[in-house]
Amino acid sequence: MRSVLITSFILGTVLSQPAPCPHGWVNRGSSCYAFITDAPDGWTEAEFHCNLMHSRLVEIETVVEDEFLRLHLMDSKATGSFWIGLTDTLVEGEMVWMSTQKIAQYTNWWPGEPNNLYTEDCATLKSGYSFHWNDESCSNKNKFICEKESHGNENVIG
Ligand SMILES: [Ca+2]
Ligand SMILES: [Ca+2]
Repeated sequence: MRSVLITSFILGTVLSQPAPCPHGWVNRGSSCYAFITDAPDGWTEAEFHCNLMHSRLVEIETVVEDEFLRLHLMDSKATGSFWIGLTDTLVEGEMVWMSTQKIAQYTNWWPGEPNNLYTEDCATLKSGYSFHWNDESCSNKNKFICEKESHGNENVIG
């Protein structure tokens, strides 16, 4: 009887914890990610779309985060390109993360990229490149990945 009560108490405590991420978002560490595939849009519009969901285009600071996203895209058999929050619109050749305007330290460009081939100032994870990074024309209509802090980590940028 006592063990049943204790089990109920523990279960009740676990169940009452809010989920780390909203429905439809994927959790990793202190971040939640949404893979938006049903509304391809330009880079600026994609960033705005993320902002409406209290998030931003994903910013990839570590190899672990990069691998997580790439594996998720592979596992879900994703196709096309996905915008990330990286751009060299202001200074050609200086790829900065949107939220900090800091030059990306960790990068994972496909060999030969970024090549600015057609005035390409916005970065994607591209399926044809096994979701390594590419620069593309910002007006391309692409899928995108939004990121926000998970519940309980609202003040942590992960
Ligand atoms: Ca460029
Ligand atoms: Ca390119």
